[in-house]
Amino acid sequence: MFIDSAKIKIKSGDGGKGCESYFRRTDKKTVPNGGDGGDGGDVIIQADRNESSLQFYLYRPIFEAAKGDGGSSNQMSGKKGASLILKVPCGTSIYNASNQFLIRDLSNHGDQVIAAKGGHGGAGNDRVRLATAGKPGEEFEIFLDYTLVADIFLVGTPNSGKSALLRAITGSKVKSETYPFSTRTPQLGTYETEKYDRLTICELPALERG
Ligand SMILES: Nc1nc2c(ncn2[C@@H]2O[C@H](COP(=O)(O)OP(=O)(O)OP(=O)(O)O)[C@@H](O)[C@H]2O)c(=O)[nH]1
Ligand SMILES: [Mg+2]
Repeated sequence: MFIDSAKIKIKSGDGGKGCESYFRRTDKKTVPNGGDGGDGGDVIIQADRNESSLQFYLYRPIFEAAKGDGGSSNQMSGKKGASLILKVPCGTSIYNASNQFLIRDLSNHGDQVIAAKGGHGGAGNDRVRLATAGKPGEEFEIFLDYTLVADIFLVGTPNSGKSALLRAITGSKVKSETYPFSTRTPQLGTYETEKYDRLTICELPALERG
């Protein structure tokens, strides 16, 4: 199956709790020393030339970044939650699923967007009078839409040598087989011209009359 669209739920990490703690000095005075909570991780979406469809997003209901850890005593800050990087093929547009607004087009390898920002960690009572809770992460649905873009498409009858040609000129790992319809989903390869332009070449599944 060739999957070129997907609706998924994303959630950035909650911020960690600020710590409320006190330290009793030798002069018997009590001083606050609670550290800040760590920020929650972001959900980042990134275009990657090694991805060729949105298949990965088909069956998972939610993609979550890590929470920030809580702060602790001795002014120790909590660890920041790790960000979650979701890879999509180059040519993927990302929409907010509830209002259909475009969040970003990711065209080129490495393009990325922070789709959901992690919640800020709470403040420890070392800095504020009373420690605060972390801010929750954002949670919402997005729609991914992949438009396959190539400079050259190889279109032809079954078993006519499209995969063999793609392999020979781009080094793509596509399988060239003795039986027809061996290629079931679009396959991409990159060909570098003498002037160092990169051409994307795409083999489409075979066509037959009717
Ligand atoms: N003699 C000869 N055989 C070739 C050539 N190119 C491909 N073949 C053979 O033809 C058969 C089909 O090649 P593929 O590259 O898989 O053809 P395809 O058009 O990708 O086929 P499907 O994706 O299955 O529709 C394989 O057995 C290849 O080894 C060629 O230039 N000469
Ligand atoms: Mg083929």
